[in-house]
Amino acid sequence: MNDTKPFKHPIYITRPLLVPLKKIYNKIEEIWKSKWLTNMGPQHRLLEKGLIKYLKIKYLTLFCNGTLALELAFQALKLTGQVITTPFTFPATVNSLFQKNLEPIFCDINLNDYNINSDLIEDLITPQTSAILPVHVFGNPCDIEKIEKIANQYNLKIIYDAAHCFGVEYKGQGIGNFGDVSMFSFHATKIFHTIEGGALTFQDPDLKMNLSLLKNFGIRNEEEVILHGTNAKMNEVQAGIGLLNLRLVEEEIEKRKVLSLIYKENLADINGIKCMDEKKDVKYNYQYFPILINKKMFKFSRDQVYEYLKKYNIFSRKYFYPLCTDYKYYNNNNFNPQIPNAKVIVNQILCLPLYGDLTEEIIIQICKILSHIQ
Ligand code: T4K
Repeated sequence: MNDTKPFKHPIYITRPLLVPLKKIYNKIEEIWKSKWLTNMGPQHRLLEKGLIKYLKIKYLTLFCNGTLALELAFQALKLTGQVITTPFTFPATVNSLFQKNLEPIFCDINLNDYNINSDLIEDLITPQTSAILPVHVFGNPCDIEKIEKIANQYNLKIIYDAAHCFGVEYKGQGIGNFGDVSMFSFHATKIFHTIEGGALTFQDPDLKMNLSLLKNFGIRNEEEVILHGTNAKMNEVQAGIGLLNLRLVEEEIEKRKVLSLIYKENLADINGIKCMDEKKDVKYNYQYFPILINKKMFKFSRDQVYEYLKKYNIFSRKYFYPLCTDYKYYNNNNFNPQIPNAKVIVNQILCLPLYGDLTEEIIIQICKILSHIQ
């Protein structure tokens, strides 16, 4: 019997990390005094430096959001034709391909980590393929070694969508060290944010100049425009807030780690609910807390659980439903990719609320509500 009352205030999937306002005022004052508000000023330079250190990577360039960063990565790497990617992702991954006139070729995913199934990539390669665009879904690293091997063999570029991966490490290395380029999102809903923002990390130092030009209209100097660029710069207020948030991010990850463990302990005995497995060799950031709901075993479907939680003022999210292959604007496309695992996962996945300001009591309460669903 469930005697639990709904929460008084809504419990969302996430809440942004908020620096005390006093610090924001001081930062704005500093920016105002400098009279430099955008176009790669001092805050921008400091944040790039701070992030290179924190993310343990070689090179990084900031952008006004992750989506434009991704588009410009494709442009900088001169991708053409087809790009192999996953259907289980946020619309930005695939929409950014369309923006650059690239054709997504959808590869099925793994049932255990929801990432692209690297064993299926090779069969999708054609003479038109120029790159692989895997997503480290929910901050869980893809099969990095296998993907790299395939890319080397077929001379393909790898662009990782690492939007969920701030601070994730694989085998002791920052996750941004893999592939040709990785994209991080600094949106307000991410562990580290600049309200809106993003970054590309990369291994080739020559890309730095190219990307800096592309995000600033392709302007080399007052007399020369040398690339077909756009405006995708991060401004000084965004970068300043990023610098403040960077000091809080480690503590936020620690809090989320503790809360994730409480979820796991309290959900462990519920038949039909499965938490995401953690891999060895990975330092996680606990960006999301996804569960799979197996209707046959749990007796209730993912959608029923989603609606039921709402009655208790809990707003879980069905990330990433629907699959990219099912978007309405694809209706005229006559492709039919073989993606059986993605079709299973997309109907079972549910992300539960997770952020540092939640308490142990709230998490236990959410689990109790789940276990007494009726
Ligand atoms: N690739 C992947 C794999 C991604 O997941 C994303 C973004 C991207 C690329 C693109 O990166 P960006 O261009 O965004 O940098 C949110 C985010 O807007 C989006 O950045 C993120 N992925 C995605 C997974 O989540 P929505 O549509 O779910 O956002 P929204 O507005 O419904 O917010 C979710 C909840 O967060 C709200 O219910 C309450 C809370 N919230 C949200 C905002 C904006 C707050 O408490 N305060 C806020 O200011 O997309």
